[in-house]
Amino acid sequence: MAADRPVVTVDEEFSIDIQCTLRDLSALRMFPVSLDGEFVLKVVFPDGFVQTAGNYYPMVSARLLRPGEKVTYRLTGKFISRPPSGKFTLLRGTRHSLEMGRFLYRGELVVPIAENAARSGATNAFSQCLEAESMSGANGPVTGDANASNGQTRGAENQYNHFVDYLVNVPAAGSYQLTLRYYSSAAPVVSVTVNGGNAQSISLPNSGAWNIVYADYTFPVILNAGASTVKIAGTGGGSCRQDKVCVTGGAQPCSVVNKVRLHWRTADFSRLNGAKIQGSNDGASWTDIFTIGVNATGSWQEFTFPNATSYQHVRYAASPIGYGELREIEFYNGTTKLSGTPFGSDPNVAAMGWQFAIDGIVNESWHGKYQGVGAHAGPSNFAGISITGCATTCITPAIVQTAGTNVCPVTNQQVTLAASGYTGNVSWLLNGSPAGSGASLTTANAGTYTATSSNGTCTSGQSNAFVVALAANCAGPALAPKISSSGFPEILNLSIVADPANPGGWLLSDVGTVSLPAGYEWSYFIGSKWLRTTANLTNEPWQASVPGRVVKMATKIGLDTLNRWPCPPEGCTYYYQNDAVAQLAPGARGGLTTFIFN
Ligand SMILES: [Ca+2]
Ligand SMILES: [Ca+2]
Repeated sequence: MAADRPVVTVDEEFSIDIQCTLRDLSALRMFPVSLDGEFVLKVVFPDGFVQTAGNYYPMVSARLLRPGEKVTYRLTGKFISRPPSGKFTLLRGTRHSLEMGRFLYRGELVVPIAENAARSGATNAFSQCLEAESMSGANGPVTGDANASNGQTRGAENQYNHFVDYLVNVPAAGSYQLTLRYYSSAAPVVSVTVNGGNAQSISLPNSGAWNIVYADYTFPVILNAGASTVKIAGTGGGSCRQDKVCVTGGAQPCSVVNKVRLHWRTADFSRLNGAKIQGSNDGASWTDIFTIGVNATGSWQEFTFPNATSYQHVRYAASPIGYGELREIEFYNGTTKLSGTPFGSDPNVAAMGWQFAIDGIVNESWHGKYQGVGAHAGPSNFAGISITGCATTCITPAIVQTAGTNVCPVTNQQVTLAASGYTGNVSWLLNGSPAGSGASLTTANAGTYTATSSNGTCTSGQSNAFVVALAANCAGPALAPKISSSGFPEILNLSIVADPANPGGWLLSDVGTVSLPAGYEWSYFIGSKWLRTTANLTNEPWQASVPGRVVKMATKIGLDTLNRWPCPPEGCTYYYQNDAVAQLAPGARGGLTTFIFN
């Protein structure tokens, strides 16, 4: 390899010629056919180098027929950033290498990169590199490789299912570029998650070599300010031996809003007076930027105000007596109209949703609901945008009831809840367990509801907790528990009562009177659950009115299994202990009760 200049600077294009000559080895007569004049080449680029021209490409191949025959490849490119070293490594393999991923080192060329004085002060972008082998959260072996960054990688050749948790730390929230360096001998598929959320699946190109030849792949990640865990986990395809990641770039600040234009509807002009323009960076807490102090006019009005703080989300919030009532609103930085993902509040008058305030059409307007269930005046009527290119958080939804009063599961009496003000998709929880998805939820189940919203790049905080009450005249579960069989009630005597905290559910308790023998603990088998305790079973949840059974035994403390045969005639050594389960009453080593609901 030879470069066409002795030293280069960042952004300066240069060329490297790679000359290949078939040496005369005929006298040796010892090479197998696979090492004839056919070969493939791979040049490992230093960091920051991009190819711009030339007839070289990765895995370029040729066949030289006669000793002394030559072929030359030209690699033209430039450095877009200044790496620690300008070392190009030349590797040679056979066509077989493409399948095996194994190459031979054939030389290297170091191109010195001079400091570019004009640029050095200007390039101050964030950059952080982390070695895969240095991360504590990971699985798969650490593998030595002289060519790897820091001499080591993480992962194995024959198993794709490995992960590395990279602990990154960035100065500000925003979109960053993450470059993964890896080795693979087939195209890997990895999942990337940030702090356990915002999963993205990435099909990586095959680096083409399990050893020596790495590949770099760059993709965007949305990061919060401060520490985050970026998990890169193999999920399929070829195994991916991870070498390192570099996080570069910087958060794109959001444009500062200092002007709005709005068009009010044709009536109730005084309701504009007192409306606010607000900003938020977390989608949950809002800061007043400007309060409108005049009445509406029914035509376009423009408000300019001093504001130097950038926000990811900006919104119009109605005055205490307002219901939205905008035909249109636009947010500006100076003369530049800002674009973004719109959001707004619910509920609204049918066919007059908040979307009409940000649809660009003056004749279509927004009006919050003003009568019936869910009617609301004031700043709970809002509409705004999450500013494109910089917003990294989602709007946190608020739960509002839009139909019904309370619920009764037996009669299927329902309420409808709506998520007001959110971005992306809404997920609902009832008492902390998943209860559905979508902008609204119709339910007959009482309890405490919460909601979150998320899209591909963000997950919101949790909404307010909204309690749905059981109707006062709700008869409760029509079903009653019945003991269908039992034995030795002094051992196991089951009480089944409705669970007051979980309508439709039950609580199981044992009021048996037999004492626990020393050295033993109670083993309760409740459905498929094995519960060990020194006290009688108390208020064990049984979630639905489905038949079940409880078995109770006194088992030796720490007994690992009951799944063994009884003692054979030759004895019990290493086989089963006679006293693994205690005798609790004459002829009984346990109690069994079955129950139904009808
Ligand atoms: Ca490494
Ligand atoms: Ca409109």
